[in-house]
Amino acid sequence: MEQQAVEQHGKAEPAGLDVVVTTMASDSHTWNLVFLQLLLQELGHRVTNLGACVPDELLVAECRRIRPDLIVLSSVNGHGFQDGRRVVAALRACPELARTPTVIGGKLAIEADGAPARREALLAAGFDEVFEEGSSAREFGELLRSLPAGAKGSPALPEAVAATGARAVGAGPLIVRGAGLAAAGPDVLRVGTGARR
Ligand code: B12
Repeated sequence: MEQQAVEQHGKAEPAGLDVVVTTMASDSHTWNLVFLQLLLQELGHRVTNLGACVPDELLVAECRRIRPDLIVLSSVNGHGFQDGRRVVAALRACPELARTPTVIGGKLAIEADGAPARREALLAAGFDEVFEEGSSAREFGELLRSLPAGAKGSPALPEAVAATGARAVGAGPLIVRGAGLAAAGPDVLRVGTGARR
């Protein structure tokens, strides 16, 4: 794993991001959260995983307490579109979280159709990026690497994404190119293949 370090006040500090991974109040699925936690940790980031069925108030309170570099919301039960808009409004209402990079992904609705419109609505509601399975999930790895550790919300994610030249919209599986997994090849992980029971 790539171990970058920054010198700060004479001490070496890890360069990874502080990331909150969570689902929302209605969603009891957990393996999506475990997957995201392991992926982020493998890429050198520090993860606080809030778990399943997190009430809005608790989610917001933990984000205010932790002041993460990135908030990752995941939902697969089909209610993510509704839950996500409600939760991101609550996060953005907190001055200290108003510019914290915040993304959502997973199976966000019952129907696969309508992903582009959902994406636009979620962006308008306050998300910086949307990784809906099978429709717009690409470049998560580049996006992670584009965020400066310790910035706590500045610059906003769209500016950071633009700086990488990453394509934010596109069909197909999410392809994560992890710097820490570079030895395994350029495209080392494929997630969100759209498999449903
Ligand atoms: C296991 C499972 C359960 C278990 C969960 C156990 C647990 N501890 O998690 C149990 C039995 C409890 C369960 C319950 C329910 N489930 Co369920 N469940 C599944 C199942 C079979 C697998 C989910 C799983 O663990 N996948 C493995 C993880 C690693 O993958 P994942 O969740 O797909 O996440 C991936 C991507 O979505 C992506 N991703 C996810 N989030 C994010 C975020 C970002 C930022 C990024 C980049 C990527 C990303 O990355 C992950 C890795 O590839 C799926 C069907 C399926 N094949 O997916 C249904 C499924 C998710 N369940 C479903 C439903 C409807 C339910 C229930 C509502 C059923 C019911 N009527 O009670 C309840 C949920 C109740 C609730 N309050 O949420 C539906 C959701 C419908 C939809 N979205 O269209 C599914 C798709 C089944 C189906 N085809 O209908 N479920």
